[in-house]
Amino acid sequence: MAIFHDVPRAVKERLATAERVAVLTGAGISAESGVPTFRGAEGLWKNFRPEELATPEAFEREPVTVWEWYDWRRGKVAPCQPNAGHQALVAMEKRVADFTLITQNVDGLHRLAGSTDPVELHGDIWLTRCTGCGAVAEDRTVPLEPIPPKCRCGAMLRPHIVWFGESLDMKKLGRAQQAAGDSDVFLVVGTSSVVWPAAGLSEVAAMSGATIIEINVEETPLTPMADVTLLGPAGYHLPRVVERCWPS
Ligand code: BV8
Ligand code: ZN
Repeated sequence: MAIFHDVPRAVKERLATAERVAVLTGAGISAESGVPTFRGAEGLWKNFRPEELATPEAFEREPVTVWEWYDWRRGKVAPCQPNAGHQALVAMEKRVADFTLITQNVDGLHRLAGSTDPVELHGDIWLTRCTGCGAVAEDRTVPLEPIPPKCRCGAMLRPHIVWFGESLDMKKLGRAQQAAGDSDVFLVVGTSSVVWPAAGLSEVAAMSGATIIEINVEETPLTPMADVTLLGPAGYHLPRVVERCWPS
């Protein structure tokens, strides 16, 4: 565990020469774009906690409240643009032979920034899935009208998002675990590392000898295990890491 406030030589040495790099991002990378994080003060909505609303039970019990929460978040995300942190990862992807971006975020900002084929472990806030026929469709209307939205088949739509207590898409999780296990460097950006199984990816990477580099504004349960923790905003550190490793 080593905490820094600026890019140390070790990061340049390990990252600039790495063949295989995997990156895991969380809500923190989108914070500077104005997207509320889960466990920050903004994470609250009408005094509900995400863990109370992002569950199949809550949706079963009160689909309108759950949809109102997602409608509020979609409204928050709609005007947000990728920030320097998202863009730095697009630049890094171009410079690394084998690069995999894994995200817990559902805001779509990595794709909007130009990251090719990010592994969106927890789904996408702009996709709906029919509770009847299973059809998945993109719907960017803000605000949603009506709530709850209905499928052509008449059944109610749900967000195409992985809720607490729901299993992740095994293909996506497998791809993420493979990338973490194969990586020379595993970069963990803007996540509290408390949500599983995503939080377990760092262990997969560490067990196979990857160098773990964390970027966060505060220490997390990952910090003791990380080789380097860069304390500070992702939008500040990521462009500097890219500049340091691949000087333009
Ligand atoms: C499952 C979609 C089993 C919703 C989300 C062990 C093994 C397996 C499961 C569990 C387990 N232990 C507990 C569980 C249950 C649960 C879980 O992990 N609970 C937690 C709360 C303890 N896991 C699950 O239920 C998972 N399902 O495993 O099911 C199963 C298996 C088979 C069959 C059936 C069932 C499903 C988890 C997915 C839940 N869905 N999202 C939605 O988005 O609406 S998770 C949700 O939390 C978001 O996706 C979010 O991305 C994610 C993680 O949060 P973070 O991204 O880390 O965000 P957070 O706000 O917490 O932190 C922000 C960080 O950024 C902070 O550290 C902050 O300091 C930092 N930061 C802030 N600003 C900046 C910054 N950093 C840098 N720069 C900045 N500017
Ligand atoms: Zn349908």
